[in-house]
Amino acid sequence: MDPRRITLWAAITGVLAAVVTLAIAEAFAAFMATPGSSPLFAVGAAVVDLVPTWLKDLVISLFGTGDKVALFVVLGILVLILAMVVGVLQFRRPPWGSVLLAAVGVVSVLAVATRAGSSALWALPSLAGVFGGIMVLRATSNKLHDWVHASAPTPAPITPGLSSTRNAARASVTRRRFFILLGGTAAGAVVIGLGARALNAGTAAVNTVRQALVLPAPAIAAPAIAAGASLDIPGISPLISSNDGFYRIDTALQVPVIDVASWKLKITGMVDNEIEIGFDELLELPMTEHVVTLMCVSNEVGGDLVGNATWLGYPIRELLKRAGPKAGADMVLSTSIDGFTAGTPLDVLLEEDRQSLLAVGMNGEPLPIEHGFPVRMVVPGLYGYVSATKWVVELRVTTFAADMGYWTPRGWDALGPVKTASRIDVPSSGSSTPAGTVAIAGVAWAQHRGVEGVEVRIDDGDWQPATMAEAISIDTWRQWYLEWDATAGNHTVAVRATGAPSDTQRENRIPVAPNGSEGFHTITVNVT
Ligand SMILES: Nc1nc2c(c(=O)[nH]1)N[C@H]1C(S)=C(S)[C@@H](COP(=O)(O)O)O[C@H]1N2
Ligand SMILES: [Mo]
Repeated sequence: MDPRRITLWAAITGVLAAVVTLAIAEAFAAFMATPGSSPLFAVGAAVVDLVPTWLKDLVISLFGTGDKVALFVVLGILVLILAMVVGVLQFRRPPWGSVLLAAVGVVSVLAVATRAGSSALWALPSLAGVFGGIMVLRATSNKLHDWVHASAPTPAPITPGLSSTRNAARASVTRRRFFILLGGTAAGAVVIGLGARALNAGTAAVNTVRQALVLPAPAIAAPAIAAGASLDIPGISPLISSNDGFYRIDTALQVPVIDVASWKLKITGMVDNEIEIGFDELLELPMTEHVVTLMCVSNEVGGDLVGNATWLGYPIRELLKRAGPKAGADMVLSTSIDGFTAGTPLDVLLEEDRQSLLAVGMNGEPLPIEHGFPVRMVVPGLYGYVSATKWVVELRVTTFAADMGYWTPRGWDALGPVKTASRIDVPSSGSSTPAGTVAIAGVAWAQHRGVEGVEVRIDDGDWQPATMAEAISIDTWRQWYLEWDATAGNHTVAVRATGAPSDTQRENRIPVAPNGSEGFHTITVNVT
């Protein structure tokens, strides 16, 4: 084979590896719904930040509004050259091509880390992309070697004629294998890469809209939280969970990204008038702000699938009243744009003194995309799976006899009232602590009934009442603590809460399915 042809094909394996790297990275960024973690975007943005002003001015004066296009063309050419070098290096001096690609990955991770709002997870697309790229680089480079070897002239054959046809056949087989791998991988990477890039561009656009969105002030604001509601104990769950730290549960493989301009909520089914409402119209309605502890039925005893946030939204009851539910209806089946459904008792949603909200805000921001942007439901006192539909687009008034929410045919109860529960946050289970005064502290909840009290048991001792922080309302968790005079040795600490009225947690452990776990959160502490 002509050495120049070999070099060209080696360069092409490098280009393919680059395409695969970018495609995988885009796909990861799309699945994580974090377009900012796309290396294509992050490296481009970092270059824009790093380019000296004089060069920026020059580019703008030369290309005008086409400056971004010029940037991407220049970057594209650089990437192409780098990719070709990677391919040739890997073929001629393995593993230096892979090493160079890995180095590019490190640069990409650094670029991603400089983006606003980035988290450690954002490194994942770059790392996964480079990993996949190196795999493809090595595989194609090896196949190219096979082909080159098979086509190399062999020393004089012992049986003239026979061996040379065998050689020719071998060359054509290895050649075909190389091209199949090259072509197949290229086709797959281009399809996945372009699809994912389009999704990322869409998410980035919705992010921009979300960031620019100014939520209306609440007509009914949540009362200021009393200082006595928050305990100053290191390690205790913050009274209000941050949006970033808020647990997330959904069935969506790909977080739905909704354009507010096209979002609509329909109220349908057993109603006098079907209603349709757009996002702008919804924002004009008088909003209520309410603090609610949201919780997942799948939370194990002591688990962290529970969080407390200030929600801003419009009472669902008002929209339902406007639609006029017909006699006989007893359920509202809410549907998400991704097909998830929840069945919520109609009477619960209509209760005047329960703030069931069509929420648009979470802790003073528009809902984060992964928590249901632009609109979700929040119903105090019910587990999320029967009430907290994110990305909600339809409320169908119906009956429990006729309809079921997503989880009901999958082994979970149709009704999901939250059970009284409590958790020890500090000390953490299995930890060691010096003897002396130790704060045992945590949170307890019994949404929409309220927590009456919490008790702590050390080893086989008596239940001791914990000191309770003030309640925000019956819809939120309450912090609690107990000062413990810890003596050396291994100790077991258990907690139980009493929800109103007089509903004390039971010790008997029961699993999460079909209607929520039960049992005391119990930890062990080694006191030294
Ligand atoms: N569209 C949609 N909404 C959903 C779900 C889902 O899978 N899809 N899961 C529900 C469940 S089981 C819970 S516990 C809450 C979790 O809300 P969060 O992710 O904002 O914490 O959302 C609810 N809303
Ligand atoms: Mo859940």
